[in-house]
Amino acid sequence: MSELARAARAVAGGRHIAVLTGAGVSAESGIPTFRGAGGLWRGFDSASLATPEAFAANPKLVWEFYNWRREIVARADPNPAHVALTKLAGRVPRLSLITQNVDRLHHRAGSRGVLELHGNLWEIRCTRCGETSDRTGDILPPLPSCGACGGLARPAVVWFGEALPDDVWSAAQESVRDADVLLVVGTSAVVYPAAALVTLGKRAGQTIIEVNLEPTPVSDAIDIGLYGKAGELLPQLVPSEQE
Ligand code: BJW
Repeated sequence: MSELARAARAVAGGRHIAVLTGAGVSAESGIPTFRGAGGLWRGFDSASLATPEAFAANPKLVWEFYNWRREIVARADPNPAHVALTKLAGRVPRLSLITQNVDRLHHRAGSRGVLELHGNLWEIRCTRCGETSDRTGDILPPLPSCGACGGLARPAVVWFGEALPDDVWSAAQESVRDADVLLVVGTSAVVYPAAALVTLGKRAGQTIIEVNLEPTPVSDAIDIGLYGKAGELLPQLVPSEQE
């Protein structure tokens, strides 16, 4: 039996499918991945701008980077990988969708209850009073300020060295512990604690399926590896409506 057929069988027979997605799931929507060829912006490595230190040193530069990304995401549409995960949720008893992505394309594809480990690009949070506001689709000024207290606002994302939102992280761990199949899609699995969900799934004995262009540091821990584009592979894992 092919790896794809084994994966499709595991998914169709799953009681609870947990899915962990990364930037690769949005690559076919034209959104640059973090560590891929498009991961450079004006010569800066994206990861070097995703830190509280970079923001403290040059908030205007960091906001330019995030405003550029907000524009790309605003123009992008969900691709067949996002759509397949939405369909899959309707065809299995339970599906938990955990994403590292900040683009909200899963939401726009119709997925519900998405656990956003690293926040999202659309909300901004005041560095002074902590007020969060939803600025979906808005064109922001070069240095956005808080509507409540006038303090400097920052993107409501999780940067290196910052804690993931407690409630979201707990829910993600709980979902992975409870699931019997873990689908790991389009992530380089180098960023922690998100990547530790794969180890957690391994310890809990789930069938782990990786979908990526190439093997990753967690590939040794997985049961089934599907190497190719998520937008081509994921639709083939969705059981037909009669199943
Ligand atoms: C395709 C495809 C196609 C392409 N189809 N596939 C343990 C060990 C070592 C270090 C640490 C550790 N624990 C913590 C750390 C430190 C750090 C960390 O992980 N560092 C490592 C990088 C070394 N982690 C943290 O700092 C985290 N915080 C933390 O641990 O806090 C502790 C704490 C506790 C209490 C109080 C205070 C602190 C926070 C991590 C936050 C990460 N944030 C970012 C930025 C978000 C905002 C933004 O987007 O700007 O999140 S970094 C960036 O990486 C972003 C992503 O979500 C994340 C993961 O990237 P992802 O999604 O995997 O993308 P890529 O580009 O890396 O990979 C794309 C993949 O897709 C590739 O594999 C391609 O092959 C594939 N692909 N096209 C299928 N069509």
